[in-house]
Amino acid sequence: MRLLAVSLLALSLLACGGSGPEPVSSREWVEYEMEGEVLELKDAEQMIAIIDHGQIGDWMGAMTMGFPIRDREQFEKLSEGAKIKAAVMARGHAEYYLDKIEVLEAAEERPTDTGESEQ
Ligand SMILES: [Cu+2]
Repeated sequence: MRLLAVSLLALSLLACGGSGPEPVSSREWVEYEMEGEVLELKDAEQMIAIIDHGQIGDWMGAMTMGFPIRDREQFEKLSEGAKIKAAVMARGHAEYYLDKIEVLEAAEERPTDTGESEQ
């Protein structure tokens, strides 16, 4: 599933659209606060959460995209449908991941959920 993860990231990058070369200062890691809803979780080669997020500081407007998560303990706080608050650690627009995840509202029970995962 590596290909899927890679193309997903590529899509996010396209969607987020960097304009022109980034200044040297954007090579530093910057922390932004983010709130959003977890739509989908992927746990194959890389842990990724697809999140419908609100405005993220001056880094990015509201949209739906995939965020990698580096820490398994952080990833396991997430569930599909949950509303969360997290820190986006970003270095420019090309490198980013989620950290400091807090669940604001747990996922609602879904009667159609069979509990099966197709991963
Ligand atoms: Cu985005």
